[in-house]
Amino acid sequence: MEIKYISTTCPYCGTGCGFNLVVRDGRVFDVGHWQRAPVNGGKLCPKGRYAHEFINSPDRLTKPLIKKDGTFVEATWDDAYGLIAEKFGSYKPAEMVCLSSARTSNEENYLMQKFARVVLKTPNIDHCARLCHSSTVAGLAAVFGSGAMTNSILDIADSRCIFVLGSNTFEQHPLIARSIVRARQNGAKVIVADPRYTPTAQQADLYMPFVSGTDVAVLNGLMQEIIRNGWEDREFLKRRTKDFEDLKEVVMKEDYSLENVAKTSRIPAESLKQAAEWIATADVAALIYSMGVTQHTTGVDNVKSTANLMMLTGNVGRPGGGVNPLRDQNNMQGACDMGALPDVYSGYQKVTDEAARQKMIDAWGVDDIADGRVGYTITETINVLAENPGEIKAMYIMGENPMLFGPDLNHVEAALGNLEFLVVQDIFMTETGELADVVLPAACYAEKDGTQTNTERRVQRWKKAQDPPGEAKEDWRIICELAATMGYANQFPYQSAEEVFTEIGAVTPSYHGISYARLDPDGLHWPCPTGEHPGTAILHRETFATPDGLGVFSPVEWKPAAEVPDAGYPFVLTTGQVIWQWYTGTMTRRSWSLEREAPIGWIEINSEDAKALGIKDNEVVRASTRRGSVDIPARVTDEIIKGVMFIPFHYKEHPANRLTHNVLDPIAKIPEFKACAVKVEKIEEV
Ligand SMILES: Nc1nc2c(c(=O)[nH]1)N[C@H]1C(S)=C(S)[C@@H](COP(=O)(O)OP(=O)(O)OC[C@H]3O[C@@H](n4cnc5c(=O)[nH]c(N)nc54)[C@H](O)[C@@H]3O)O[C@H]1N2
Ligand SMILES: Nc1nc2c(c(=O)[nH]1)N[C@H]1C(S)=C(S)[C@@H](COP(=O)(O)OP(=O)(O)OC[C@H]3O[C@@H](n4cnc5c(=O)[nH]c(N)nc54)[C@H](O)[C@@H]3O)O[C@H]1N2
Ligand code: SF4
Ligand SMILES: [Mo]
Repeated sequence: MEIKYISTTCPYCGTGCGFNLVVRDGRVFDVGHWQRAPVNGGKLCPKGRYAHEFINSPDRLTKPLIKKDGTFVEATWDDAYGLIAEKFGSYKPAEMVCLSSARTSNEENYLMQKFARVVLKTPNIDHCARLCHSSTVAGLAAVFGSGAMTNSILDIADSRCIFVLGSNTFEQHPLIARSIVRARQNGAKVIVADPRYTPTAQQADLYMPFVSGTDVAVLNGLMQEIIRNGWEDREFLKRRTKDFEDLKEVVMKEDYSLENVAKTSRIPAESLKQAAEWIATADVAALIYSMGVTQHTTGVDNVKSTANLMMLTGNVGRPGGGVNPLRDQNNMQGACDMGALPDVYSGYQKVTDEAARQKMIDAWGVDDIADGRVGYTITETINVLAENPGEIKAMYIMGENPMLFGPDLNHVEAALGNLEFLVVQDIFMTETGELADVVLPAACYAEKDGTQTNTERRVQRWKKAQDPPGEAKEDWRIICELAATMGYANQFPYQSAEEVFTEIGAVTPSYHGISYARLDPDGLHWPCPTGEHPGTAILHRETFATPDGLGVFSPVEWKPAAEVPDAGYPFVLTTGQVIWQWYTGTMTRRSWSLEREAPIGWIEINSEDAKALGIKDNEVVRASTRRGSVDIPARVTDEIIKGVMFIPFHYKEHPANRLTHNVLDPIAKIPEFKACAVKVEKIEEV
């Protein structure tokens, strides 16, 4: 019996922890601690610890499936490729949409966008970062000129004050929370603002519960208090920023006095005052945010406000400071870096820039690629499918499950039902796969080589530990074989993931200096422009990435959520996730150690609200919005602010997204997952 330890990177969240896959006789059977791992030093959260459990699940897809008369029939790869090539070949470019995947490697995302642009010649390529951090990319780019986390994970430990806004770090990014714990042990003050008293809030020196959807009011209020007290960093403002007067004009309005903000947000004025003082007067302060900030119709505004606050206090470009959006899925940063987005090629080179387009045409060795138009986002695609049937006819979805993740699932279901042809490539059969015409079986992270880029822009390796089950293949190989079937063998000639990475380095300025040889054992932070460059852990040290190098204050006024409570729907519903489960549950619900901890969904209801409604703990209640209803057990608790309710969205038995609202931020097109109006009723016994 031979036991091998293969060091690789966790397939769940964007923290990018390393661990060893333990392999016996060619099969993975455990996860072992890898002490040398750069981000986590061997420590793991439960998802990483049990990341082997779903790999050899009997439910893995092992053969291509083609739907015939409504039922799936096993097929050969050649038949599946033949059918897809014939169908894709029959549509116009604008009639097709590709969805890439933050669960797959950089190489696979790069190839998916290349496939869309070179083979299908469609500009319609996107992935689930749209639902997650598209507002970060747009908001931070407006202020700093670049849309990524400014500092590194380990660096957070050096902060003297940490403001956590709309991030449940201890459950969603547990090994980043470790840096918060370290900072606090060193005397840093921790402030948490969140409608729920989460495990993260429980660690705070100052916890500020508040009403979902009032973030801009809170941030403007903090800035007003700072300016009133003269706590702004004048030297930084003068040397590194512009348009401070514009900011002042907005945040100094009476609407944002502590008293008025306290009314809007329900945070007591004394708490706001204390928070403003700690943030502004600490030697160095860091702001951490996540979905509580981004998933709103005002997502871009929220993000700009966080950046305004940290520039005002001179906390950008310094160790222990910065604006730190915590990236989500293991490779969401990488999927964006690789250009799996409708407006940019890899390295954020704009499709509308003719020189960039010509560069890609030359690099890819073709006469033409998708035109220089910005394609549809995933949220726009769903709306176009529903509202203008026939405009989009076919979709190719790799590693995404819109039938659970999309806002207002009745709408999503109707939209996908209007497709003529759908291909889904996944490791398991999913709710979206059930709707497909062809399902392709993919290899999972443990079965392939590749790279992924974590939230702090660190590029790290995946290493193959076992063969895929049955006839499943690596996503990169499937894309290459399909491209070859469609006549593009010369553009997709790769024999290994490393060969793809070499091309990525050649066409992507921020990845120019990165190669597989340089990635062991610590990875490298982009931008890394040359083969000798050590990588860049902290951004904006001397100048911002804007054309003149100055940070641009971008003041915003507070606007309420698109749907606010009224007599019919009197509560705010917010949604999110829990430590034991991962998103649409395809992997964690097949992981017995995780599933047994949180096997069913629930709705959190404040105990005063529950009393008024006559609802008891554990009772199954009916939650309804203008979109739909879900019957779900109540969790009566004081750990959520009165007037707000919360549902974790992992459970297909109680799909939160039957309730959520399909309204989008006008710039980033992110849906408002974090606030809509809901009513909750007792279910009368029949
Ligand atoms: N265990 C586990 N970990 C995960 C994931 C998972 O599915 N499971 N998913 C990963 C991914 S893809 C992502 S995007 C991240 C998500 O990570 P987080 O963003 O940290 O998680 P969420 O639960 O979506 O929301 C964060 C917090 O926002 C609060 N909130 C709700 N409404 C508002 C509001 O209006 N304003 C503010 N400021 N806060 C509000 C919620 O109460 C919640 O505590 O986690 C990653 N990590
Ligand atoms: N109500 C509500 N809805 C939300 C959110 C919320 O907070 N509230 N959050 C949103 C956010 S932040 C996100 S990121 C999305 C997440 O939504 P999704 O990206 O759809 O979530 P996952 O469950 O991670 O689905 C990814 C799919 O990839 C498959 N997969 C895993 N590894 C591989 C691989 O190597 N190859 C292939 N081909 N497939 C693979 C999995 O089996 C799974 O079916 O949900 C969004 N939806
Ligand atoms: S914190 Fe994230 S990357 Fe680290 S072990 Fe947990 S899920 Fe994996
Ligand atoms: Mo996400």
